[in-house]
Amino acid sequence: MNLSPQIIGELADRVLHAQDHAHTITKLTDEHPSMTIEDSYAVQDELRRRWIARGDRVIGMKAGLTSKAKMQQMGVHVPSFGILTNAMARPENGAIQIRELVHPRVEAEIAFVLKKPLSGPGCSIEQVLDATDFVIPAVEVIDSRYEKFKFDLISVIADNGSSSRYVTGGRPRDPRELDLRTIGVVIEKNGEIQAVGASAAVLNHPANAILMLLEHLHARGESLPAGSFVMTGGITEAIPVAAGDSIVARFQDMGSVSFRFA
Ligand code: 0L1
Ligand code: MG
Repeated sequence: MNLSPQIIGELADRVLHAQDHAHTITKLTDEHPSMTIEDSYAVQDELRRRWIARGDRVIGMKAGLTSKAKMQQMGVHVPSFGILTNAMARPENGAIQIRELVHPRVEAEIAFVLKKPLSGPGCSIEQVLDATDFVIPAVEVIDSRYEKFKFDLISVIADNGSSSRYVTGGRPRDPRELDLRTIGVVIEKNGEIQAVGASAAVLNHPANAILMLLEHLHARGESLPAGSFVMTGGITEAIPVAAGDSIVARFQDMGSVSFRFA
């Protein structure tokens, strides 16, 4: 780590204020060019401490930038990981308030809910499937706190991978009853198709995102407890949204997730 605990804490305060009050900040690396990926995950640790201190509950993790479409869209080459809390969840068929966000985009993801703990490294896809209670369709609303959604990997990790809201829906399914590599996904905005993809776009199999997450956690002395909710990353590029837009993400054999922005 290159930054002191005091600076890490100050950066967490800055990011948290931007997240809570929906305003942009300049890239953290502009002010701290020596900042490392380790420093960014230390900022995430401080965000988690602040969320827990105010009563939010950590319910799982997200893997981001796990498809070529997302990596190309954002100009980065490796996945990022972030923390999910109950405060980010929104109900299906509800309205997400656009005034609470800066410049949101939506992406369709397959989420896993674990019934057994998982720790890496060296886990296999089979072990992930064995530990999974069910998989469920999800839409993540990402909202970078960096101007014009422009950032580098170090800065975006410190912004908790642009996480802001997520909605689950459709039908929870036993992962053994599906071929999780070939789930077709269509995202519609106001009834018009915006993006089409298949789940293999996520590292050939969305469970591979969990294997990478487990390696990341292991390197930090952490693991996934039973009950964890894990989002594996957008299957297509992310779609910008505005007030009044209604979103439907259709997942083959898993149902759909619908909500709108008000
Ligand atoms: O969930 C994601 O793929 C987001 C990762 C961070 C990059 C972005 O804001 O698109
Ligand atoms: Mg995502």
